[in-house]
Amino acid sequence: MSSEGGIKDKLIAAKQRWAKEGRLLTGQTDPGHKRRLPPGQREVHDWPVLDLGITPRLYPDTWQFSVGGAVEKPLKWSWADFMAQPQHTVKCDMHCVTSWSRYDNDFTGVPFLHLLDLVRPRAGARFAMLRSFDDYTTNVPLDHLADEDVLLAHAWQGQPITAEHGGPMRLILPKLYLWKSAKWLRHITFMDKDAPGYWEQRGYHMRGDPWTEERYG
Ligand SMILES: Nc1nc2c(c(=O)[nH]1)N[C@H]1C(S)=C(S)[C@@H](COP(=O)(O)O)O[C@H]1N2
Ligand SMILES: [Mo]
Repeated sequence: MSSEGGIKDKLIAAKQRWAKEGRLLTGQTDPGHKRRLPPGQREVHDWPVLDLGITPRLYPDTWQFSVGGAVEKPLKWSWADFMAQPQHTVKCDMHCVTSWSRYDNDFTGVPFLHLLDLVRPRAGARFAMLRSFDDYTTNVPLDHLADEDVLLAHAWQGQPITAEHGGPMRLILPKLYLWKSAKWLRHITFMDKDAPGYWEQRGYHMRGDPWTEERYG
């Protein structure tokens, strides 16, 4: 694996400041998802790139993905193992906490529900920590991962996801803010107790529901 670019210190500092200031909060929540656009968001037609400034370059012959922690059957997949799993395409909207939303994205990949069938989380497991090849981490409640529209995605609009957008494989979890959708996903640890990931340690919400403005924790 190699990387390019440098850590985006200024962007990271700005986002941490926004969390402290409660930037973009409207006070107008929409818990029933009555409107397609969550409060404080605006629709964009491009697809911005947001990350810490490191783009891991990953190759199919060395790529590995693994799952462990509070599960009955930990697993390790090569690229061929991953691509041999059942595939599914989901049309979804993406909502980034910096305020952009992008509608009607077709992602293809392995349904998270299928992964759950294979690893069988133990009775006490309620959260997962996602860990990526750029050392990014984010925590997600299991309830939100166990949804039909959650994918281990490798394609967008029928084409392989580019490296800058998290290819060859990233999580897609449409119902939470996009910082929960880890790019370049490497490992998932199932956990009984919640623990904060990268942005959650810097003021962002432990769950991150866009319709109830769970931007900051
Ligand atoms: N591995 C990793 N995943 C990540 C990030 C990151 O820095 N590293 N940034 C998150 C944030 S803050 C957002 S908004 C989305 C952006 O995805 P995109 O660049 O494809 O739009 O990825 C999320 N997943
Ligand atoms: Mo983000």
